[in-house]
Amino acid sequence: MNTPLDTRQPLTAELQALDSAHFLHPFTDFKDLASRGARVMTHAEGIYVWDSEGQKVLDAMSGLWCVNAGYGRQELAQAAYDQMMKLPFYNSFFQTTNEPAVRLAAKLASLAPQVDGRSFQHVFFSSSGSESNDTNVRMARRYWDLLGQPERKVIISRHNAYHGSTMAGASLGGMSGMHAQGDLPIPNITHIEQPYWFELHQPGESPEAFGLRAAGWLEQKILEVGPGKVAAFIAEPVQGAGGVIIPPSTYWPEIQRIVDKYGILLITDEVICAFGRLGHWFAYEKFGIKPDLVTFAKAVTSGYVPLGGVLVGDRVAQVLIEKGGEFNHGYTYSGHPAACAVALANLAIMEREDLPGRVKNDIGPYLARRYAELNDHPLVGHAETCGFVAGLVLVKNKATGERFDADLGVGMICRGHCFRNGLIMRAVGDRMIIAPPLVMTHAQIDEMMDLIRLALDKTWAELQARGIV
Ligand code: PXG
Repeated sequence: MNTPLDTRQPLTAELQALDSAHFLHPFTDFKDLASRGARVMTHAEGIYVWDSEGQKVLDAMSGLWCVNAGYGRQELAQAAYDQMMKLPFYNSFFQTTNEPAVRLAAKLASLAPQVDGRSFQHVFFSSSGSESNDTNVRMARRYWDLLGQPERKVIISRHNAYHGSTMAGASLGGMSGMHAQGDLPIPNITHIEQPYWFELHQPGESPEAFGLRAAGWLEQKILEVGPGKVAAFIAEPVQGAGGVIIPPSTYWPEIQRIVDKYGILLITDEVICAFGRLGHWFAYEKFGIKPDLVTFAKAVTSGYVPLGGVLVGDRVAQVLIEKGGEFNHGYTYSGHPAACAVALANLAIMEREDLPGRVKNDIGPYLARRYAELNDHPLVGHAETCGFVAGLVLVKNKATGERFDADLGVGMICRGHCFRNGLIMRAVGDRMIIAPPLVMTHAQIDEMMDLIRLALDKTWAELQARGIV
């Protein structure tokens, strides 16, 4: 409401009022947001976004882990316009197809690297990561049905994983707050602990030893459920929404050994990790693993329009195609022509500018070097990067690694300082995380690092003033 003291721009005031009156935001305390008013984002260019009050903000989260190619790409707008004028929509249900969807499926098949002769020749399209993971559940169970093992239904996932917000996505995810609302998880989904060394290692246990122990939890769970009942294991190569949890180097090879031993399907959810984020087109290549199904979304279009899907490896595709008959599953927007056209234009930019190579050989190592400097800050327990994602844990006592009381909301305090100083950095509990656009220059990385250090200093000063540290 506009009061005499209200200094907001008229557009901000109007949109905030309408927003509170009508728009229920995702993962939001509606009443709390209405009392503050949402920040209205108006435009963006490169790595910056602007709000309706005219503040410029460095977007170190790429929107929501999506805008890998950066904002303001005319080619993407043009691709959408051209395709919308030509064929804005047609379905792909009733024995029809369209050129952008066909070309995108073929392009993704060519970008996905082969491992040990296993390739990804097929793609199933959706509009989001959540839907894609629903598709994974349907496909994995159908695969085992077709092989005459219908009792293999259980999908093993991990605590603190994020796999989306549909009933299956939220069930696969390991977020207790989500499970607590809506009677989740759905049947036949179970979870093991995450490979978070900083939180779960035993005294003196090296990351490598911990990685093996953490992978061992999968084998324990398979034996507990019964190997003949397990359909698949699903995991993010690096957990994103869970706080950028980077597994020790020993983790993934041991996971691969275990899934091979029991013959269960491996699903890598690469909604965040694919399309250059970790310095490769797909993250399974980085970790040398051989998934059967790969979830993608977000950066396939750099977030300009919604699109997601599943890369279906030969093992599953052959069974579905040869033995399956009709697969009773699909979405209105599976293979949406305009979304696929934007994805093709986006992948062309990524190829031309070699964004995966840039992350691997240039800006990734530079970020790693600069980010490691934060380890000298009194608030930082452990700062680490992987490709172009990074996380740090805020600690009360650097020497002992003692954590802050969760009720204190120290991450949100730090996030507030970031926001006020023109930086978008996310807080997940007491972890501060970033996933910047892959087009950043070294100078922009320096600018971001200055803003991060400023926010840490201000957080430290506030905690000191309150007598907390
Ligand atoms: N899998 C992974 C690994 C994700 O990160 C999804 C699936 C679901 O995608 P859709 O398109 O249905 O949202 C995601 C999404 C956060 C945050 O707080 C992360 C996501 C979504 C919303 C918030 O970091 N990731």
